[in-house]
Amino acid sequence: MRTPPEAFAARRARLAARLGGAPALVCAGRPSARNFPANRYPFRASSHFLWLVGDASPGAALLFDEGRATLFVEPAAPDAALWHGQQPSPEALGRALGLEVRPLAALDDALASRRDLVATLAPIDPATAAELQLRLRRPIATAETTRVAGPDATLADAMVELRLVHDDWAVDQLRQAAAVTVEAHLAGLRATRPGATEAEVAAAMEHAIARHAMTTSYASIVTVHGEVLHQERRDGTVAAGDLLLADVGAETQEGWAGDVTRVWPAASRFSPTQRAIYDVVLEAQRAAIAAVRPGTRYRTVHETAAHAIVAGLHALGIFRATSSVADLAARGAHALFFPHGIGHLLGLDVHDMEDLGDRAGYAPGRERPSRFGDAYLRLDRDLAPGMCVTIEPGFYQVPAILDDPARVGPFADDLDRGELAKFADVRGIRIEDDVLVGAHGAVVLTAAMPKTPDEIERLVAERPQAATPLGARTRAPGHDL
Ligand SMILES: [Mn+2]
Repeated sequence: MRTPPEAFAARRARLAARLGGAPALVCAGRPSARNFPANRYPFRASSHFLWLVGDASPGAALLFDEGRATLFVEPAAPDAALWHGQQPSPEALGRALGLEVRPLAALDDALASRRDLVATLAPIDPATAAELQLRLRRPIATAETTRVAGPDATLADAMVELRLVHDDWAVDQLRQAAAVTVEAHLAGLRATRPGATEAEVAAAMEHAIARHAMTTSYASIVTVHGEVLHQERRDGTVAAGDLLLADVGAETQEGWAGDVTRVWPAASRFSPTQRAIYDVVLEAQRAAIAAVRPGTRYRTVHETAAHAIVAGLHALGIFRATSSVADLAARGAHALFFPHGIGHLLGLDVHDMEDLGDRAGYAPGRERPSRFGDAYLRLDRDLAPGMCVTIEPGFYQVPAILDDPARVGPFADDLDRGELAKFADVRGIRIEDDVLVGAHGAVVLTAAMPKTPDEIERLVAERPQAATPLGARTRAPGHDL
């Protein structure tokens, strides 16, 4: 279902109430050129703008002034109807959106008397930043600069407060994103077989998303090298003993994100060592999800998972029996194998509102931990009903960590390299779900995607044996490689 105009009107009214009549300008942004000006990346408006307006044309700007919202849009170019089809008039657009719509050229006049008071949000594209700088006649930070102050900070804090807790329409969108994300993972599992390429599996997954006229919410990770945390290559071939890690999410037409990671064996079964480590990660995820409830500090959820990883590896003998789990956990031993945070906010952005730096992820007065691994924790707020987060523990054998004396040295007496070597067929495992904070605990939006080893092996066994992987070339007889 599409979010109706009245939902956006209600959101604008809530922001206007928080602004108390103070002027603020929220820009949609502009597309970026890919390799020459006329060849552009697909336009994707600012999430703040999408939250407030829904529909977005490049260059549009929403002005709040004395509690009233007005949308300023660029008039269609004379030849727009030729290249892009008939364009709605400002009046028709205004009726569809339930907003007063005026030409962008009138924005400067509307700002004139109070230009120095107008708050804005740092845009992510340089063209919009430059345009705002001219309009407001002051320096405009790009999105990397998060230490904004004054009216800009007030606006940013208001947006964070409103977008942290999802309304029913947002939850409906997140459920749609979750459902299609699950379809993509099932398609990926079915397309995987020894000899397939990572690209074939990725294509099957993205096909499942594209057929809903949706996009991916971030660059898909589909790899047999799960230990490369953000592996962007997909030119590898899947071998029989490999685990395939897929971190792929759908983005709805309105811009809401899904974000799921699953791992499945290329051949029919997990090896005993792969299953043992998989179970450790799964138990860490189960414990972390069980910790999600209103009032829980997210850092505690992270620490719950970190403790479970240490305990699981200790039970497998990777950490020596002579070391204590409590002591290892206190010293941060998890980061040798689980060097990232347990998750992040999820919403219109896959890392929701990260354009505002840590302003959204970290409650006032809280700072990122300084210790290696924990420093990558993107969220430390007290959970509240309506928040949506990911829960994504992992286990990775990263050479950059395990070969680094500075990282491993403090645990030299705890780590049993001989035992670890037995798990050489496990390079990287991550299990990630999208979790809504409900009144009484976690609601896993992506629960339809199986994750126990038995369920996954059953799905692998059911996959079509003879089918050609999507997009694979059919080779002529006699020309087999
Ligand atoms: Mn994630």
